[in-house]
Amino acid sequence: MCDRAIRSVCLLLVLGAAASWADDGSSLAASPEQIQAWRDMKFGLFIHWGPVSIKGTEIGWSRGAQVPIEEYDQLYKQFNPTQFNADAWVTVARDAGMKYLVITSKHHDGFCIWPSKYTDYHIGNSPFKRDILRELSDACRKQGIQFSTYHSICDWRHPDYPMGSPGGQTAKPNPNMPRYYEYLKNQTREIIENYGPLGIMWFDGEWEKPWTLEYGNDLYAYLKGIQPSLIINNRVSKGRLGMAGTTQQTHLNAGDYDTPEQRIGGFQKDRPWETCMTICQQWAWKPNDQMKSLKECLQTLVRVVGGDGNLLFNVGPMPDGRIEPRQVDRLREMGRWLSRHGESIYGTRGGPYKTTAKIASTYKGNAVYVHVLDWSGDTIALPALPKKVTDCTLLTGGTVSVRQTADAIEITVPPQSRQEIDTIVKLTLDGPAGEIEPITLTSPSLAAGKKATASNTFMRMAEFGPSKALDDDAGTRWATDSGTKQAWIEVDLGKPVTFNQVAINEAYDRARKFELQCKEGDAWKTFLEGTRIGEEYSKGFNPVTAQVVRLNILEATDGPTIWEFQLLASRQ
Ligand code: H79
Repeated sequence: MCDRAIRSVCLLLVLGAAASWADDGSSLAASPEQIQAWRDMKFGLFIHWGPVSIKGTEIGWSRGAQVPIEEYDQLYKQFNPTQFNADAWVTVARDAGMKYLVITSKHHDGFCIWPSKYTDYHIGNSPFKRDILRELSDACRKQGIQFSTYHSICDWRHPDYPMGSPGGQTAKPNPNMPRYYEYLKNQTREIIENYGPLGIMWFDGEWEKPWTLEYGNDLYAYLKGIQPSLIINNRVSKGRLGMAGTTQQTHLNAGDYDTPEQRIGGFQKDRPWETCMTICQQWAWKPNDQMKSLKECLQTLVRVVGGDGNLLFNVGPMPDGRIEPRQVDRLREMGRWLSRHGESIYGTRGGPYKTTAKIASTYKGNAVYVHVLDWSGDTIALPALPKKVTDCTLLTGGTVSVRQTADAIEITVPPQSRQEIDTIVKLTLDGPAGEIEPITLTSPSLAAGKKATASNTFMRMAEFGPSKALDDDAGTRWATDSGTKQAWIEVDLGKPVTFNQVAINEAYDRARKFELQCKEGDAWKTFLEGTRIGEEYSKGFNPVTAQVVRLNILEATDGPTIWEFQLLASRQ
């Protein structure tokens, strides 16, 4: 069907079905071909920018918190990023190996970076005056990067929107949600008409009460009527399950893909997804913000793609209009890696092996790329595939040998051919890898999936519970409340078990003193002590036999948080 035909069918559907999305709306969903084209891109640049960069505090959230409302709302009068150069930004994205770009047209603070007809609170009334969406969309088109926008549904400044700053916690005196909804429709239509066609409309701030399923599904249908090829994330509607970003799957929840935030999404092939994550800690620019290492950046990308997702990686440009040079350097380093190894990323799908703490895998055609992210011995033994391996090479250079038995594929790489960040083993099969059902790797950890308890869980949220440190999913973690200085996590192995090694992956490097203990009767016996844990801690010791084991963190700079806690019985 040609684009025009699709458009008229969709318009008919919108006219007939806007009020009852559930009946017909699912036919507005992005087509498999569109989704595949977006998936193939894998890597995009997220940009959070606005007058708040002058303060260096968080966009939206610092309004009425770190920055008084009166001051925050006047910042645009000083916003004059004279060094902004749209072509330079898009070149950064291109050099990073990114294929699309999503910028905040409007965040929760309500400021618009294009001269909107429907408000005065926009860039045209700043000293800068220039239309940022115009310049960026033009530059994207010129350089072959897909242009997209992030648009906040909640608006803590707009008088018609019922909730206000800080953080949507206050009520406005004279709200008018139906009128605000018209504003939202007008502005999003204006964006598509002026700067479209867009790749994605990335909504956010949908979790607040005034936004309903009806509004969400109606907006989805409305925008698809204007641009049928538009892809819209799941935050347009009400089905998102917290920061995990997956969608409560009822046919009522509009949205083309899931949106894990600040975490690597779980392995998921039946619904498309995209992790959004910051290169530093804040979405908007913050001076001297802590930046992720190249290893962390690349392993995040590999884990996301291995789980069948996309990565939307965020920078917050500075108030002078430039992206921080050290962030540009980091992105270019990622791009250099991708220009060598992109074959194992772009156009692939996740699997067949599900991601573990040490391994991710991708595939394309007859090739499977095994990404080894952490070496613990010479040989990696993977479960056999229902295909024959006909060839095996190292994409990252060097020598590799592979041995196939009835139930295993054993890959051996000598130390000099192993990479610190990612050793990519390319297995060529005698048929398409896409025919293989995803395979779960059994954990070597004796604590995997066992019963866990902890002294404390971040905001009592199940998604940060202690079981997340024992689930062998490198994208989920046990977290404790901020400000926590001491914490423990305990595992009950079900029966006495003998182990002689521990491996711990800690987020944020907060532990300063810890001990490993096992229960003897009612008493705890300490069998290992240490200071820092960090990203990759591993230690051997004389065999210990115990049923209940705990990691007791005695001193931490802030709430300890653990990706994985593993107990191993290794040959030594
Ligand atoms: O734009 C960036 C952030 O400013 C924004 N999303 C990224 C892309 C952001 N929105 N919210 N948050 C960050 C954190 C908010 C979390 C919470 Fe909730 C809001 C906790 C409770 C309400 C949404 C609903 C998440 C969990 C339940």
